[in-house]
Amino acid sequence: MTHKWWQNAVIYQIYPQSFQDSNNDGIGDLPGIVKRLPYLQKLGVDVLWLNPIYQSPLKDNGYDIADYKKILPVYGSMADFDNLLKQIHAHGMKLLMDLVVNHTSDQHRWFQESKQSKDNQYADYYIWRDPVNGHEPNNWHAAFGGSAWTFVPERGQYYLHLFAPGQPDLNWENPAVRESVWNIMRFWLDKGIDGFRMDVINLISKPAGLPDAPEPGTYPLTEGLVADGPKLDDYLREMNEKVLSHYDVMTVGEMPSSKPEDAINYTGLNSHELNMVFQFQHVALEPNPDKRLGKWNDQPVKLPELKKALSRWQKALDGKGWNSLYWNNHDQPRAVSRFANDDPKYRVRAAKMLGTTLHMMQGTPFVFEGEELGMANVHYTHLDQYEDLESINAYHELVDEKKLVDGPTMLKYLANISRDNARTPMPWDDSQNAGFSDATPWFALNPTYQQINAKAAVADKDSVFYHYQKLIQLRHDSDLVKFGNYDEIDPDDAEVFAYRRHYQGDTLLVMSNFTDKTLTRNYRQARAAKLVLSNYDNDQGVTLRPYESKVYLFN
Ligand code: TEU
Ligand code: CA
Repeated sequence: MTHKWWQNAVIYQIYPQSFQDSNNDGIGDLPGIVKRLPYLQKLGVDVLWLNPIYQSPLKDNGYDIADYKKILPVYGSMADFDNLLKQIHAHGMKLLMDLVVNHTSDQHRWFQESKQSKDNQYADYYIWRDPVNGHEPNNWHAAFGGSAWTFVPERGQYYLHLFAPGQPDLNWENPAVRESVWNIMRFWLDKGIDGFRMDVINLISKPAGLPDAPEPGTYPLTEGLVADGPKLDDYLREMNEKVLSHYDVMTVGEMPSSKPEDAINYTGLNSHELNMVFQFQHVALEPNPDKRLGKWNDQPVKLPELKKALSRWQKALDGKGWNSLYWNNHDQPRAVSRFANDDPKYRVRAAKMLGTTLHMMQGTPFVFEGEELGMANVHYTHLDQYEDLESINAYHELVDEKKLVDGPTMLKYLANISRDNARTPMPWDDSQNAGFSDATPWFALNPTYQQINAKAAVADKDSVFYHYQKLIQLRHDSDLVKFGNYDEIDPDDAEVFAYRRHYQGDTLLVMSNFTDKTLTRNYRQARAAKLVLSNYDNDQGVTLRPYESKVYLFN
């Protein structure tokens, strides 16, 4: 496989609302990002991915776009964007934009016209259906609560929204919709951006006839029903042919519920579709046993299951497609709380251990803002502390309406898994408002900001920040890290995650203790080993101290 620039890259995800405020209105913005580019350069990342910054009523924090070619004024102007792009490039980095085209906002001009009548220019831009016996056209449940259908009296029809009612799904069957999307993509690519992260892109092709879900009331995006639909390959190939193939850019498709076989199909060399996908297997390991509760649960992840999920993707895509690697993003709780231990006694070591475990795999790693500080969950205890519509709607639907769970239990579930855990403002220092803003931030800071902040991390040579810096450097310097194949050790070991990578006669051994106990593991190697990286000072050979993680090279 010829090597591509994005196979050498580490991506840093910025949640613009919560990164850096520059004009003291309490909301992060584009000039704020410019201010922090030296910090990102020091970390060593190659590419920045921005969550949506377009015109939006922000019902779902920008994943509801009202105008794809305008910057939301609170984030800045188009001139601020152009300057940001220029500055990112001047700092030797690249920029990925979020492409959200499964749905628009209901405030988008297309939808405003579409809903007026059945015979306007945009009438077929969305998925409209007549009522069936006076009811919704099928039993699909929306991701953010309630039915996936909303009735519009002007048309006497329902429209489909897989997420919130303010996020109507586009009708990709309509060639004019596709042309409109290609046009938006070219607009940004012609400005010189370096690629796209594509929101729920495997949901754009709906199943023929929109059949009922087998289990009414459950989330509809289950395998085989809405995801990876019949025309998805056609649409992605058309996108590639008409747009992407004309630029040297990278693409990552967000694909909830896709399997490795699907991903090989989308990311394979000869498929001419996407470069990599975000798979969800390892972040969907602890669903509630009661399916009506979906992802809401507070059970810890079992290590053998986590290993199985990640190893499956490592093995399946090797030489056939390309993996993305991530623990965190704006939709997931903080990894150190979820997969390891955020007790102050262990947090720093545990965060480094997780970083090592993931970054030594094959694929393109993504770091979500604050992950490089080992940020933990916020541990909220009241519903009014939450901002995210998914969390708030789920509480009302599951506790108040359906009475499937009691309030205190649901609050535990939210504390464990809510997206808001990731969305607190970036803690830059220990001053009031953490250097994020002089004004009260739009969303409360994580109360730990006086200890866990970027300034403290940069001043401490043993910080998680410098560990991530080393991980990024190791990838840049090593073809073994980038391209080596993957060989899991002891899949059933419930305490240690260990694997080997092999490339041109060299071997890398990675071993991570996921417990707070001291363990012994002897993975015998014929040749002498060199310790490449560790999160403890002195190597004790076969002994693994709490959350210890080591990387050895054999060559
Ligand atoms: O997320 C899609 C998705 O399937 C989930 O991760 C979703 O966030 C939800 O938590 C399921 O329980 C993408 C975006 O990343 C997310 O922020 C948006 O809200 C969503 O699409 C709709 O655009
Ligand atoms: Ca601002």
